[in-house]
Amino acid sequence: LHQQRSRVGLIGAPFAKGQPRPGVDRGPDLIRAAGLLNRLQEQGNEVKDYGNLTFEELEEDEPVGGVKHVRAVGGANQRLSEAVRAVKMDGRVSVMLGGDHSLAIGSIHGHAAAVGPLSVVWVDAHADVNTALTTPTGNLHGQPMSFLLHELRSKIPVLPNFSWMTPCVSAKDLVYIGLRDLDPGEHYIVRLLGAKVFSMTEVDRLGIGRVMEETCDHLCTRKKPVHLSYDVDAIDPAVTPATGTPVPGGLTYREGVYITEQLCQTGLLSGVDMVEVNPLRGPTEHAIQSTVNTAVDLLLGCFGRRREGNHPSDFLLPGP
Ligand code: B3U
Ligand code: MN
Ligand code: MN
Repeated sequence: LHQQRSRVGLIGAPFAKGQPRPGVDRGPDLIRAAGLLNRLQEQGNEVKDYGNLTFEELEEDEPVGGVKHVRAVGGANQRLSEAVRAVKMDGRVSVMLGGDHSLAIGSIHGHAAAVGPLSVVWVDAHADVNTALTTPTGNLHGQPMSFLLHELRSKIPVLPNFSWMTPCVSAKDLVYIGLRDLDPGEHYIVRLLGAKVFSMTEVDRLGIGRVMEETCDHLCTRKKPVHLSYDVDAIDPAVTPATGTPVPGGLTYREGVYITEQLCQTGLLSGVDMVEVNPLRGPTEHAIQSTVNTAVDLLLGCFGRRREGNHPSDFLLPGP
C-alpha cells in the first residue's frame, strides 16, 4: 500500500478566455481560500505555492475560423507550460488550479516537456477533443485534447500563438472517465483513435470499482507518469453546480473521490489539473461552497487522504 507523502507545487491559473462565461478565473483563489494548502500539509505533504500566473491583455484577438480568443489561449498556455515544467524540474507533483479547461494544453505540455511521455486520465462530462475545425462553439476549452494528441497532428490548422507547442500524448495513453456530452466529431475521434473510455454508461454497468481497477491496471502496465486532468463538471451538478456547462447524470461525490484515492495508490500521479470551478455560475452561496469544497476534497484524495482515516507513520499511542 502506497502511503507516500508528496512534494507538491501549486500553480494558480486565473484564466477564462477558453470559454464565454466570466468567473472561472476566480477558481484558484477560491480553492486556496477553502484551505487547500494547510490541509495538504496536515496530510504530510510538503507544499510550495508558486502563486497565480498573470496573463497578457491582448488588444487584437479576432476569431480565427470561428475559434475564439486563439491568441490569448495560446499565449496563456505557453506561460503555463513553462511554469509547470519549472515545478516538475523542482521535483514536485504539479497542481494547476484553473481557470477553464483550455489550460490543460499548457499544463500537460509542460509536464511532458519535463518528464517525457505521460498517461493522461481525463475526468470530465466532456471529451474536450474537438479540433479547431469540428468545434460547434468555437470555445477552446472544448478542444485541448485535440492539440495534445499525436494522432491528430495533421488535423490541426496552424493558429496564432500556438507555434510553441507540439503534441505529446498518444491515444493509447489516454483514459476518459465520466463522459456524457460529446459532439459527433468528438465521438468519431475518440472511437477512431481507440482511447480508453469509461463513459457514465460504463460507470453504470461496471461500477466505479471495476472502472478504476481497469484504469489502474492500464496505467501500471504502461508505467508512465500520470497526469490527471479533473474537470469539476464530471461530478453531478447536484454536488458541483458552480461550473460553466453542467450536465445532469454525473459522478457522485463518492465516485469522484474514489477515482482520486485509487490514482493516488498507483504512486504514478505526477501532475494534476482542477478546472472549471466558476462561482458566478452557482445559484447560491451554498452551491458555490459545495463545488469548491468538492474540488478541495478531490485534490486531498490525490495526495493521500483516505476515507478510512489516516495517521502519520511515526504516530505514538499516548499512555504508559
Ligand atoms: N463540446 C462542446 C461543449 C463543451 C465542451 N467542454 C465544455 N463544454 N465544458 C464544445 O464547446 O466543444
Ligand atoms: Mn473539460
Ligand atoms: Mn466538462
